[in-house]
Amino acid sequence: MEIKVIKNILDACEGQAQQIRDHLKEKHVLMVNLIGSPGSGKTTLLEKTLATLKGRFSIAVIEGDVATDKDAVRLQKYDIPIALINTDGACHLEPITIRKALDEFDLDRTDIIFVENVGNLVCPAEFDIGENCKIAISSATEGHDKPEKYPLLFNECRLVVLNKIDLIQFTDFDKDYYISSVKKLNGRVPVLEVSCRAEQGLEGWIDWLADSVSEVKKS
Ligand SMILES: Nc1nc2c(ncn2[C@@H]2O[C@H](COP(=O)(O)OP(=O)(O)OP(=O)(O)O)[C@@H](O)[C@H]2O)c(=O)[nH]1
Ligand SMILES: [Mg+2]
Repeated sequence: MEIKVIKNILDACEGQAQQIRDHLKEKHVLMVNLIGSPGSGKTTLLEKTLATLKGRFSIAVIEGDVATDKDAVRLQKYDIPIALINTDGACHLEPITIRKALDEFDLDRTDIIFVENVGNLVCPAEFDIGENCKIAISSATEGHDKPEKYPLLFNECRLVVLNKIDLIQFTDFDKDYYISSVKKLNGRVPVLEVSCRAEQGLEGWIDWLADSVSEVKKS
């Protein structure tokens, strides 16, 4: 009985996610779902991205936060539309709230929507929110075993950003092991090595975004 209820919820979410995806396609908007552990650097990556891309693209952000507005406040200085979703304890975002957040934006004048999902490697990977793609944000301080331990995200994502490479020298992080684990799960996924702190490797991320926007505009 309980299993049936859970499946119904997931089915309902899938239907809503597909509606969102169709709507964004019609409007030629790229929506990327940033997923990673708490503290992996999702908001910092957004800060660096907004500083670089603001003016070049019209950007909006959906901030998923369990209880606070801290990340949304950090992004306020970029003067872009931000919708904050407080999940009140839930560990992931769902399409029903994403739909409400999208109502806050002028989609005819938006190129990219970044969704910062709740810091978690499990549930956000399971829930389709109607995004174009999921991006896995890892960091060198989390350990190189994370792809094997949390395979769904690394299996589903279109891009992996390995952040905090400036700290690798202080850890036992085995980069070759990490990359080969990712490739075993998802053979063709690119892995970008970056340091948001040292502003290293971010050009690859910016180029990837620009190419993705072009694809969405053509489709
Ligand atoms: N050394 C170093 N620190 C970083 C880097 N990127 C982010 N940080 C730091 O890591 C901490 C967490 O970064 P956030 O961007 O807040 O992480 P988050 O993934 O948004 O965290 P949640 O929203 O809580 O899930 C902050 O103190 C950042 O300054 C990096 O490349 N190198
Ligand atoms: Mg954050």
